[in-house]
Amino acid sequence: MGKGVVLKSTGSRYRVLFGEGIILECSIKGKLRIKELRTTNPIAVGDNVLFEIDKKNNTGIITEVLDRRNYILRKASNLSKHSQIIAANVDQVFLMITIILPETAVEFIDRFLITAEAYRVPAKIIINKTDLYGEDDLAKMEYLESMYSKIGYECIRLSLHDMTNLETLKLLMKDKISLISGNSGVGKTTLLNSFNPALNLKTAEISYYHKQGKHITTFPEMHQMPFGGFVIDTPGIRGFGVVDMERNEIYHFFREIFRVSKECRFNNCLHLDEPGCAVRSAVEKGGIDFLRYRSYLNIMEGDNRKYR
Ligand SMILES: Nc1nc2c(ncn2[C@@H]2O[C@H](COP(=O)(O)OP(=O)(O)OP(=O)(O)O)[C@@H](O)[C@H]2O)c(=O)[nH]1
Ligand SMILES: [Mg+2]
Ligand SMILES: [Zn+2]
Repeated sequence: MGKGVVLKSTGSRYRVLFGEGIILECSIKGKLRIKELRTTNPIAVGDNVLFEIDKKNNTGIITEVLDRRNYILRKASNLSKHSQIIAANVDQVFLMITIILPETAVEFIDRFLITAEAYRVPAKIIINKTDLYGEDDLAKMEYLESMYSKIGYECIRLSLHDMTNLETLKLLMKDKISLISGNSGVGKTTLLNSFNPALNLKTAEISYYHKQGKHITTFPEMHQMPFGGFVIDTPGIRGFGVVDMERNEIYHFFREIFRVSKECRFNNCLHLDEPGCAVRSAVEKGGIDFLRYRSYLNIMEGDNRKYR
């Protein structure tokens, strides 16, 4: 019997790390049952598991998934019934965005951030590919940076082309379990390769990425970092359906909206068009950014469009 952590899960096979860097391919015990949650994957990257070794073929059999400290769930859309656990037991999540090639939509960012809020996992924003930005792109970047840092989300500028700020990121990720999410083509896997060239992970060819990514990474995978800690690379996501949120609690996860909501006339105010709504008046006065409020309205409408 051993104890390890799941580095990769591809449906029925699991790669488990244990001891001093030993990696074991595992399957799952037939009658293993996981309580809770209707998810498409019972065991996720980051799960701590108990296993037995099958001496015949040097593989492992997972017999138990230990309690999760937390997890990040996502649905493909608001309509889909099943959700997927992207990863479990993470210390922090980083959303990697780009202003161009591809352009990350503000609403996509907000859907991600409120999900992180709902699961109480600290989130930060990485703005990658700064080497490609022209004047307008830089202005847009500064706008978003100021909008999000005001709310309390640290933004880190990055260029993996110039290798600027890589050290800053290393310090933030050192000795922690970090998950990186973002649209396809923003450079998540390239970051992992920059941290550890020996990983030699597959990324899109330069000539390959146009407006959108090509979904090069297909399964989440956790990698041990030479500077200490683990980083989880994930497949690029299109839409981000928010999971398990009641309509009347969505605003709780927009930090600045929640703060202001305490001054609304009615304590069941949904900040749509109620009289005496402090949120709407803050939007009009500029205290709450209109872009954030627009994301809120779209999510409240249950808008199922895909956001890239
Ligand atoms: N100019 C420039 N290109 C970059 C930068 N970072 C990544 N790229 C390029 O962007 C492309 C996509 O990078 P990937 O690392 O494959 O993107 P990804 O986020 O892992 O994409 P998926 O696996 O499809 O989700 C590659 O051609 C990278 O070389 C950067 O800072 N500047
Ligand atoms: Mg990738
Ligand atoms: Zn209100």
